[in-house]
Amino acid sequence: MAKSTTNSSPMIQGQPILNVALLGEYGVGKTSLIRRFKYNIYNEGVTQETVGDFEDVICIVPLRHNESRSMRIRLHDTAGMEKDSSLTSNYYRHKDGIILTWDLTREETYRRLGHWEQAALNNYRDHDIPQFIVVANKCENQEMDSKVYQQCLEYSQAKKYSCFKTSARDSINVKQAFHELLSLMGKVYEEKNYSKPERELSRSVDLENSDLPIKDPCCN
Ligand SMILES: Nc1nc2c(ncn2[C@@H]2O[C@H](COP(=O)(O)OP(=O)(O)O)[C@@H](O)[C@H]2O)c(=O)[nH]1
Ligand SMILES: [Mg+2]
Repeated sequence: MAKSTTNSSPMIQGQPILNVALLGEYGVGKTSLIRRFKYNIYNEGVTQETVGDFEDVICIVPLRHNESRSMRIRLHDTAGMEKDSSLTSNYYRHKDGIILTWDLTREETYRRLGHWEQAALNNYRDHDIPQFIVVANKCENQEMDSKVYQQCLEYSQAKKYSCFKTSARDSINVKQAFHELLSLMGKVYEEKNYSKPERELSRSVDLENSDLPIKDPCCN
């Protein structure tokens, strides 16, 4: 569901930056999904993060006409602040994409998804709403409840959000979920920047010959 705005995207060293926030109950696997995507690693147990933490990943983002562009994707993590509802509006604001995350083995985490969606939406006007996707994590677990997942699919369809069953532990569908979000954000990026002078747009990276500072295997 692409939504356009008239503002252009912020840049770092000439490279566009897109901000993504993960939202959902404590323990659903947000930090694990980020680590799987960025480093292709998984650690059992809750990992401590610092407030204001983010991870940058340089990704090739698909655009129109089979074009693509290298962009810095900044993944914002809650640092456990969702546990005592102490996330500030700063965490929600100025995001291009939001991953609504729940744990397939804990129904109550699905029931809280609407709360997280609304908490994010409260920070946006109609024309600048970020792209949302839904991620149902821990899908390798046999105890998952498929009835609740069915409800999640219906909720996602009604909202026109893409929905993915993932496992950060077993590396199932994590790349696919992130790539779908990149693709949605790429479309909006183009809409925002379409009216820019040709010269500026043509600074897009020559993928064959690019010399990127960070190269993530997930994104190639
Ligand atoms: N079985 C299983 N456990 C997971 C998965 N992803 C994360 N976990 C575990 O769930 C717990 C919470 O993960 P964490 O990433 O810290 O959740 P967060 O609070 O949402 O950031 C930890 O014990 C993780 O090892 C998964 O895909 N499958
Ligand atoms: Mg965490």
